[in-house]
Amino acid sequence: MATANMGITLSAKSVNAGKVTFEANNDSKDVVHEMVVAPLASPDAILPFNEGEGKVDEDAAGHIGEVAELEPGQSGALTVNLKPGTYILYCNIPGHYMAGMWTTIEVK
Ligand SMILES: [Cu+2]
Repeated sequence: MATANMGITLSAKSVNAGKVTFEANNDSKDVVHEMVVAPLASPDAILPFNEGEGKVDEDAAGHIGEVAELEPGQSGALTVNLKPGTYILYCNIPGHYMAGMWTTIEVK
């Protein structure tokens, strides 16, 4: 997986249920990003958002795990156990989710 400025690119759009490892790489030259994993009720669901903070309400969204704040060029990994369903990967640095820094993945 790679993160570009205000976008997340996945190497696969679906994975098998069970142990899943996400390798996150911040491709940005000058912006800190992170990658948070949360379940989605449906592929087009919108996450609960805290307008004041400009961030997703992680507790309300259902926080599964994250690769916390990556400096530009830095990489990190997260291994989680996922059941079948739709999940969202998003960046919760203020403003980034609303700028489109998220993508979804299907777990089969
Ligand atoms: Cu970001």
